Amino acid sequence: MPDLFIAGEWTAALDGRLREIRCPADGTLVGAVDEAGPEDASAAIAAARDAFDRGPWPRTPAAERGALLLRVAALLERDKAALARAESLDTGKRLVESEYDLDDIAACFRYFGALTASGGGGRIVDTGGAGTDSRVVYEPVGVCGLITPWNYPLLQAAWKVAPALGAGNAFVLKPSELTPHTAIGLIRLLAEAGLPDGVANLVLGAGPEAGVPLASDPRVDMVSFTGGLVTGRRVMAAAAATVKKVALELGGKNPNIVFADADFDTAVDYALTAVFLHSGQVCSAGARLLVQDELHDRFVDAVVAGARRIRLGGPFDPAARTGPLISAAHRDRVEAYVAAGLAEGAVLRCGGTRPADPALRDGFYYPPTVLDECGPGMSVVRDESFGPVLTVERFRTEDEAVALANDTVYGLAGAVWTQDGERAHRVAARLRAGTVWINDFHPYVPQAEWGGMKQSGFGRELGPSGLAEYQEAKHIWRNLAPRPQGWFS
Ligand code: TXE
Repeated sequence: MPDLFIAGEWTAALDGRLREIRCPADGTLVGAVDEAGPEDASAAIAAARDAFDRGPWPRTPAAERGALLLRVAALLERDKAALARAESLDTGKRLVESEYDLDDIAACFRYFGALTASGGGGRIVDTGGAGTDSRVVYEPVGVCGLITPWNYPLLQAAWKVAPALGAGNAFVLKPSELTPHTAIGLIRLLAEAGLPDGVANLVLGAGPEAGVPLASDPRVDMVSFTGGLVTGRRVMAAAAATVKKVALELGGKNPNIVFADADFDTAVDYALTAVFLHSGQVCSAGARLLVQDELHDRFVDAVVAGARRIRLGGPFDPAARTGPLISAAHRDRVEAYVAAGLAEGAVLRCGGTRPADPALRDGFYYPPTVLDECGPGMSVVRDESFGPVLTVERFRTEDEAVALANDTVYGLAGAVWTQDGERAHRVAARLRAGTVWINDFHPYVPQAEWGGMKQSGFGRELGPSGLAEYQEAKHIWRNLAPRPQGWFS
């Protein structure tokens, strides 16, 4: 069956190109999928435009739209095993992690299903006079271009698709060219749940060919992008020509601040998951460890010991605790990044070279790596590696910790570890980040907004703002007793 979904039909790429998808864990062929070019993207945009302008979906009662999202949540639960397996084959991540992702994906659809179904239907405005009826209603934005990355492929698609549909939009989804299979699975479930033709469209392919049209085409009203900072800037620039609504989630360089009074064992344990979960390919990874001077040596020794114990392996290796990087090119980038850090004076405490284990030879593995004695000017501290690399910096005072934490162009997430509740709140308040954890790392819920400050992007996913992102507020004013005003008489 062909893999592009346009106007309710599964269709092949116009020029017949295919792309092979190989598992990053061992290079096995997962499948070959249709590779869209600009003409395919244009056809998908036309289908979405038609469905939005003429189709029933934007005018379907919110309760019915919400009910459809709830049906999709149930179908995701039904197909959890197959989708989790597909996600692991595309990304190389452990099966159990893909299964957690699937639970979160179903929860996301359930949340937006309930939020949509209970939608307020607008707001009456008190104009102070009896002669007017003034209302604000929330309408869908229109045709949305949804561009997603490869680290959490289906989760990131769900964070966009569920609210976009809940709000009544039509969309074209372009997942990462490296990880297309679960997006295909999701689109099948949307059709099975009864979504009208043309509302959901899928193009697979590379950014410059299949992604650029979603940012630049005048028929697209909004582009929501999750990916790297450099690509995000390009998307925003391409969207500027047609003044599209833009939402960007561009990753982070997230500080994990540990004060000397933190619960030692718990903070060490979480410092490891903060950065090495999914081999660091997480936008909110706690890649910058800021540790109070008096705790530094003991804490870093324990983190290094923990990092050395992390076992690498493929998705179905029950002993593995984390998997490969997504591609050879990405591993090259991470290696170059570590080399730059060492040249700048960082001290390598563990990792730093490809694993010698022959069992890992065919995958893009890179070991958990700790770079100690880093400073705020170093490129390893400034740039996102998106790999399993932890940089360590020391601080003495609370002010110094906050200054170091905020000394980044990013502002996605951060954490503070201390048993002093007042200090925890003071630091949380001063961190310039969209999410702050106190004595924890990584948890999120669909009810709470997710997104960045500064160059981590703008706009929010999840939470009520995640739905509002896909809505336009319209003010409708009705004069109940129109009479000539006489302004010019
Ligand atoms: O992502 P890209 P890449 C960061 C991370 C990583 C770096 C590069 O630091 O090392 O980005 O990763 C599509 N117009 N993050 O190159 O290019 C592309 O096809 C429109 C952070 O793999 O950002 C894919 O669908 N679209 C991050 C999507 O953009 C374009 C997750 C993301 O790819 C395009 C991933 C273009 N010109 C990487 N060029 C996060 N925020 O979680 C590419 N794309």
